[in-house]
Amino acid sequence: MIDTKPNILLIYTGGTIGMIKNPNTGGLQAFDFSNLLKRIPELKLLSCNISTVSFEEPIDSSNMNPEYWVQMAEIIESNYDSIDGFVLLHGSDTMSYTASALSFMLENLNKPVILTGSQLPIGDLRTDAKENLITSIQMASLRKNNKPVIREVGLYFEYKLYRGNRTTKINAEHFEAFESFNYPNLAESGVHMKVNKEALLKPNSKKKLIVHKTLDTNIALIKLFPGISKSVLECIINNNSLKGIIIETYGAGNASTESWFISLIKRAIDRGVHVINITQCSGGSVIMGQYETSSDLKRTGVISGKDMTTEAAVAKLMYLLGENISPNTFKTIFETSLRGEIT
Ligand code: ASN
Repeated sequence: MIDTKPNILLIYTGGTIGMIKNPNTGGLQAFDFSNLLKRIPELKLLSCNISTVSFEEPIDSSNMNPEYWVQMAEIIESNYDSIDGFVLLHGSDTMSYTASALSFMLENLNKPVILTGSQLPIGDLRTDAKENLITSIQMASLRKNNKPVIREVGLYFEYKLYRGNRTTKINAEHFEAFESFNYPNLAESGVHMKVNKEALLKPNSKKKLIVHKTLDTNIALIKLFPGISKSVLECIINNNSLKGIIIETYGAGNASTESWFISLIKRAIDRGVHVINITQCSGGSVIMGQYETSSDLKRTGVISGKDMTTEAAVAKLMYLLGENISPNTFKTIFETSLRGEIT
């Protein structure tokens, strides 16, 4: 008999989901994968074939970096033909950054890549890990007409599947730790699993997967606040290795109109640094020119991050800098939605 069950690859990178308390320090630390699997015998009941791979040393996701992103992308690349869906177990702290990065790195992705984790370790009586893991696997297994339903990088947490590059971690305490302020949920799990078909990415299934592995980290992220120091900003912005800056501005992309600030930005742009405007607000969009306080930024050639999250902007900037895009087209490409990260 032919086995028609989907093949799911579970990739364990670390995070609270698999942690246990260090008896000496009392702090939670990553534990090995076999321990994690033993705690969920229910996995055997799912109608899919699950294979697993683990980071040699699972990490707390606060130690996440682009080298690990490449490692994850390579695992997906090397298993892409034989696997129908990928579930990545990841710490929640930087999960939105990883989801965003993978969305850009995996061009023409045509299968589900779902990140999940938990707020409490799997061994904890009140753990949220089981539901998150089991439903993520079910989401990654969803098929219609012999094709996967989800064909993008998603993030599943506490009954909701989000587009990964639209998410932000909003709570360190609640089980509902993520939010997607500017884009609807892709699916919700209640008594029934409800998929929001209109919200899903519809990639061209004829195109082959291209995995981008060069990420340039010579970037800075600056959050404006009233009273931000000129000399501190000069130190950052005049740094010679800097190739891109994300400025988290106020409201719809507004910033101080003081001349020292605008000329500092202008000098950076003149020497080829890409400057991106992202709002500090959780929801809404940058609209440069709506207020006088963003008109100067627009005139100097600042790139609009529109309604992108900061996490998506960081990942997109590293990705596009790694692609050696010509300075003339960089702004246009950055302002274009590549993986559904902009409305
Ligand atoms: N510190 C943990 C991590 O990001 C938090 C978690 O997973 N809930 O790895």
